[in-house]
Amino acid sequence: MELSWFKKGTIYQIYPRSFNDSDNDGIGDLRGIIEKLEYLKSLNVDILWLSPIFSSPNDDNGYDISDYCAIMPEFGTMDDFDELLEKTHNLGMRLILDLVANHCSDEHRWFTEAKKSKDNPYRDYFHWQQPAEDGGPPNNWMSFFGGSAWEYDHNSGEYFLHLFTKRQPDLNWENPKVREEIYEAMRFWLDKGVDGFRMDVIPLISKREGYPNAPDIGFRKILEDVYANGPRLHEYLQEMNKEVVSKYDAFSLAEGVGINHNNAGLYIDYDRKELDMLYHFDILECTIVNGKFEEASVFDLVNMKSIFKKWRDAVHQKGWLANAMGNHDFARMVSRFGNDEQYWSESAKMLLIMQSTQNGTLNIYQGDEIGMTNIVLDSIDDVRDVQSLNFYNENLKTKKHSNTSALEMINREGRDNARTPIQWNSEINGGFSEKEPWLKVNSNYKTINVEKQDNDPHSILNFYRHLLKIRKEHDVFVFGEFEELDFNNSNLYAYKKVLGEDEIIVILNFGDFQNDCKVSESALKGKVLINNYSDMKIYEDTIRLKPYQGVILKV
Ligand code: TEU
Repeated sequence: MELSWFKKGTIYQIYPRSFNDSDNDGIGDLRGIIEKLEYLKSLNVDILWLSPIFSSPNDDNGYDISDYCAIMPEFGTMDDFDELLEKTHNLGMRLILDLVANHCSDEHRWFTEAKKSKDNPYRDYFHWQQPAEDGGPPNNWMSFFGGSAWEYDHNSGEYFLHLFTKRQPDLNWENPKVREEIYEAMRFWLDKGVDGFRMDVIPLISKREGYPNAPDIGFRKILEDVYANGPRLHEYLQEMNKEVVSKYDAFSLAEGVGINHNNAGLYIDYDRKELDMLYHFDILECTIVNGKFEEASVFDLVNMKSIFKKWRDAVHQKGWLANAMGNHDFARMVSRFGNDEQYWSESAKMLLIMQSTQNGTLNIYQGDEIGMTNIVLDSIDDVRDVQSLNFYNENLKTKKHSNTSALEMINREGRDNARTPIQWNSEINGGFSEKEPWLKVNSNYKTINVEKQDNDPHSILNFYRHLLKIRKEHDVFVFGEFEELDFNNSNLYAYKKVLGEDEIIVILNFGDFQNDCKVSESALKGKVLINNYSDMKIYEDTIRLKPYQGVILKV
């Protein structure tokens, strides 16, 4: 168990809509992924995670599923999927799917049936409640995407619960039939040979009895205490593991929304047999001060180190984490944590050095391997993300910010930043599609693209390939005991990892200026395993790092 394939493996997340468009309709598809499998293999990644590919009206780009066992026609056919799975396996990689089980689409048959009448057999697949005395929603719960989490159904005079958009009704996991439906869908894919699931918002599936009002304790706390971590959650997760996942050579990766380092063990401690790993939001949200679209972001290196540390201390040896610095829900990694202008290449590489030497399974998001950056959308008409659009429309009513500032916030933190089409080459639409894509291609595609970097030995792309290869050869990157060096330094992140006889020292300069780091004699004599610059200056017992320089020394 300790050396399970999913621990050492690197996960690469594909957002299919934006990955590669094989039939030139402006939308990425499964055949587009098949065309790029050799490319993916060349990155030295091991596990492909596909964001949802199931039938969906795309109110939230596939995170609203209308049939759990069918492929979204825009993405292709079941034959395409079977071919993709087979070819992925033939190349020695694994494939996991995105299971969205907290809610489905309002176009799912379960919901269209449930809406027909109060005594419909599917009624109890969802959460229905009588209006409050004033006719308003039954409680004060808010949707993650703004507004009340309850929608009124005129036909029955009741409200139904939707923690996301009103087209994503929450499933009622109290109902054993719902659980069995989900398990059946999971078996369907596992029997085909998929290697596991990323589990969307899985901490939200058990709702609090009687739907009590949320106290006024701030969104983060409400999330933890009211929406997530519900009373029967762990019973469900154990059941899901016992009935389904444990019966296959497959793993589960939880989206750890609403999980903190204190309760994480309940989800991932080995002896609890619930989930195999989770990624939490503390790092992903560490530059976001007060929730998305609120205050300007602030990056504080010591704070980030403490987050890594507190999670390590809480989980180490007991359970397993996945570590992600970005995904389809956040702005681009290099734009948030690095410097996407003068030190674009250096900082993108340095961030990978950090990420690949943290504890846990390395989780990479598509496009980060070429240092894709945030996009500036000039008009609200170009915004596609439902969360950003809801924020904008809500702001039109409240007038809290000017329209220009609202658009600026969307450009800074909105999810479209990470969803722009992959920039394959310098041809039209970055080689993603011949037709205008569903979301604009970043205008920097002529300078940032795969083809260009493929041919450049010093590119971010070739650095990723090299580092991921080296990582496979050194277990200490993944399993080493972590020791902080100079913890309070607010520009340098330096640490040691030790596994048996193997030891590495990692030194990262987060400043856009040079920085000195004193190191031990043995480290100085060590071999430079990884360096994102072509040289490394040493003065006596000190390494002088250039802006965003990162090195790994093998002692
Ligand atoms: O995300 C859940 C989630 O918590 C996000 O809404 C997150 O809070 C937000 O994007 C960050 O500001 C998952 C999926 O990853 C996301 O794409 C879906 O929209 C959401 O669930 C609903 O399925």
